[in-house]
Amino acid sequence: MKKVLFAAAAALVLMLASCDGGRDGILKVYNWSDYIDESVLPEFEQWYEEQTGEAIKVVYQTFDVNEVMLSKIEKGHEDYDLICPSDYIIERMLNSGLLLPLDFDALPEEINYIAHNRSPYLTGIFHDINPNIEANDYAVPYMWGTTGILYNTDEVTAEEAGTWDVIRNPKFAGRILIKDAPRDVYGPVLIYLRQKELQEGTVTLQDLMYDCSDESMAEVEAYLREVKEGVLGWEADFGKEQMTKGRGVVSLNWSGDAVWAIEEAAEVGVNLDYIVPEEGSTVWCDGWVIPKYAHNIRAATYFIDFMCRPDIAIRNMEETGYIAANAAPEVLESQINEDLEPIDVSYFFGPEATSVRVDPVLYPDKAVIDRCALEHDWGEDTAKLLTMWSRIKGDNASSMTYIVIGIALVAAGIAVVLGSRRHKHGKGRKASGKKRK
Ligand code: N2P
Repeated sequence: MKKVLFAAAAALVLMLASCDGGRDGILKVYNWSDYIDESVLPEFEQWYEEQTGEAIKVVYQTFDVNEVMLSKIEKGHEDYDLICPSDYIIERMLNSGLLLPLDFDALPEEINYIAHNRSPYLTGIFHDINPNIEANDYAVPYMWGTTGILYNTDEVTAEEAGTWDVIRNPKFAGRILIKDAPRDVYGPVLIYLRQKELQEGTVTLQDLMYDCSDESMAEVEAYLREVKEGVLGWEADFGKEQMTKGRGVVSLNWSGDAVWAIEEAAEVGVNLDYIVPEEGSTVWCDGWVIPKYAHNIRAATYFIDFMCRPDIAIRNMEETGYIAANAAPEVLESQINEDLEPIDVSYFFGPEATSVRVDPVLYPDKAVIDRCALEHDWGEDTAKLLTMWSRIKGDNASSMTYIVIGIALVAAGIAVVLGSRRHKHGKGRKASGKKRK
């Protein structure tokens, strides 16, 4: 409900802006859902005015699937000032000239949080996005993590969850959730299927991140057809809740959703944990970029900077469960928990952080990072995967879709009959019941 009201308010602001003859005072931000503490948005508006003397109104919209967001920019030329794609989409946008270079020198030195808090690890990851164009000149890391298995420890052992084979394990049929993110599923499945070659050294994890050959695509599709037999849902964002309610016991998911789910589930006595399977996986990083159709570049630049302010980064982490791409000492300090075992996160926080008590789901140990790779753009070949993905999901959805449509039609019919009766009797009824956000 909150989201619907928020979207309506955003639409109203845009409408008023266009009546006003322009949108100079509007900053249009397009981010992943559940990926920010929304209370920081009005604070940004206030901060921006203090810094620049100019008023700004943030219009904040969300997406759940990288490719949907991309299509709005590529095909729709939507005028977002700021978006937050994943690494391989940033690569694609760079390759097709859709991004504007960032100018952080425009920020006063004392508030240049980007320059002061960037993690060298993520700067390196973005540097590797494209050998010809420096992605760090066009994108600033926001949140990052791994793709792995969130599992119910009362039903699934760590050994079972510690291999990608778990997503087609018949023991968990009907209770497996798969992220509706084709690249984030394809990558780990291919890594699983190429174990022998990886061990023999005839391919590398990096090679696999570029592999969209027909042969590999067919093997992954065959594998996913087995997975689909046991799938409870292909989910963009509802998987974490299904896990906290104990409906799902295995979920191919992102580390940040896992952290959120583990904490929520503990409150209601459901025991969850997260693991990056031993065969290897993908590491990902989403970053702020300014698309070439943007209007308000100055405010967009300040917004990115504000997101890099340590106290704001900590609040976003606490709200979402994801790890901010921010290596400031305050961020490390906020994450220390004396109940945890010490781990080596020096790759992220620097040489002092070889033995610190932070959550290993959030900050993977170096050994985990070493078996993960970054996805890369496939250009036009991406279409092959999207077609394969709809084939897989479409087949699976058909019978369920008919049931849902059937139920909806019956419910609509009943509502119409009841509605007309009430109308005849001159009675109204206030809607009741709590709606989920
Ligand atoms: C949060 C989305 C996280 C995106 N809802 C991971 N790439």
